Amino acid sequence: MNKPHKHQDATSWEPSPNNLEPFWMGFTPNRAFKQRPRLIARAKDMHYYDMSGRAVLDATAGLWCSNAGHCRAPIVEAIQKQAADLDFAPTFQFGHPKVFELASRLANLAPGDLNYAFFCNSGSEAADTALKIALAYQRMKGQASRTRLIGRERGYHGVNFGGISVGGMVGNRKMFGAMIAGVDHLPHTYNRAEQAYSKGEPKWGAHLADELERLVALHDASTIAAVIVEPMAGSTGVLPPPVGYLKRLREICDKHGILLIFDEVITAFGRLGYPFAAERFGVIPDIITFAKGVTSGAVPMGGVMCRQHIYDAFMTGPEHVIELFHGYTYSGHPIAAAAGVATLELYKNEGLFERARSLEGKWADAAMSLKGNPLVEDIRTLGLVAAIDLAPVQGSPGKRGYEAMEKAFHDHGIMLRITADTIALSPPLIVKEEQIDEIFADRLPKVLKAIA
Ligand code: PXG
Ligand code: PLP
Repeated sequence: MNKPHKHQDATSWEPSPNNLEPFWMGFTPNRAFKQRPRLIARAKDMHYYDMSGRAVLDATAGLWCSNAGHCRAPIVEAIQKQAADLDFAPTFQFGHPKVFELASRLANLAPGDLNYAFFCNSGSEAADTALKIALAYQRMKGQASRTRLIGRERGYHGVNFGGISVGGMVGNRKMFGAMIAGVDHLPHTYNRAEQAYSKGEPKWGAHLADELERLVALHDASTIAAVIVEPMAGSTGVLPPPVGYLKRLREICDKHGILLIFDEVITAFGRLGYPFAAERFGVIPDIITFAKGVTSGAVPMGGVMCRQHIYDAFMTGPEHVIELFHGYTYSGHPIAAAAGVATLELYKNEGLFERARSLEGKWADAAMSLKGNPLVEDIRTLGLVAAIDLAPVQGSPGKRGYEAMEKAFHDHGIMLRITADTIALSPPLIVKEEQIDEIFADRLPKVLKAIA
């Protein structure tokens, strides 16, 4: 029946052979991966290197996170120094200088009066933190009946219970029961017939924000705490917001006293050419979540930026009493904070946000050059992001996308990200113009030919 206990044998403490089996990989078909693994040994700038030393062009900034490119010296050195100087210090009741430095820089960088940073360790934690702050805020303001949270179909807000409840990707939700109660969803904003091959924000779709009025009419504003959306939906396959959509959402939220949360885990730190997408779109939400690019992926970190009125609502009551019963052991971890400060400094010194903005036109044109390929059904671009919808294999959704990703890595030296049959591209912001051509004029046409 049971296997003998693994640790009965003293030799099991010896270094074990490198077995792929025990690591249960997330968001991965484990059996297929372990039969033909894609192992990465090291990285530098725009490239990964596999175990044999073969270079693989990183067209995805890892997982939308390595915006400064890989293993950049100033970030590596800051991490090394911090690890030697201060490995850990609590940020409950104590603090350390780097986390205050990072919060100050983020407050400077964020638009409007998004003046406060609360730290956590991932985008999923950031999403749940933002939802909790929104609920607590309404209560602090004497509006305890505002408990409902509104997300959006096809939204992605990480994998914790709050995030999957407001999220809108069926695969991430259907296995996990009732999730949290009192949630509703706006419709997603994609319509191929109206929007196909749009560069940047599609012209059609602003009216979909008015669906929030319908939800207010259904539930009453007095029950709604907050609306959370990605300014550009990323994980679901890249859906840029329709022109005017986000402004309209802001207006409706203001009209009804509903907080607006932008989940900027992907869109912040230059991905759309600005520190935050809120600035690009000229809409200031009440709360912004961030993660990924804040350390260029080098150390896990996430957080939320809050506007002055949010923070102020909590700064009441006796001064020795904790204002918000929330936080993580590793909130503002010294090594993550040091990596964050070094990363923001690097973005600034190299002008990487401006660089992304200046490459956007070239990037979009290069992506659209794949229009007309018989496998391609739509292409969307925004900032340094592109999505290519492939025609699914009849009866096997996701198969074409998987083959594209696998062949791209093994045979064509390029890392792609896939969501079902959509290829998503989001290179480090240091990408060179020649590398944009390499991606769209050389590697991708070869990959598409190989899977046709
Ligand atoms: N919110 C948004 C908008 C995200 O894009 C998260 C929250 C969660 O972050 P963490 O750090 O907990 O993973 C994300 C993460 C994909 C893909 O395939 C996208 C993400 C993560 C993994 C895969 O596009 N985004
Ligand atoms: N870009 C980044 C990444 C930053 O961190 C900052 C400031 O913290 C800025 C731009 C703004 O720089 P400055 O204050 O020198 O205008």
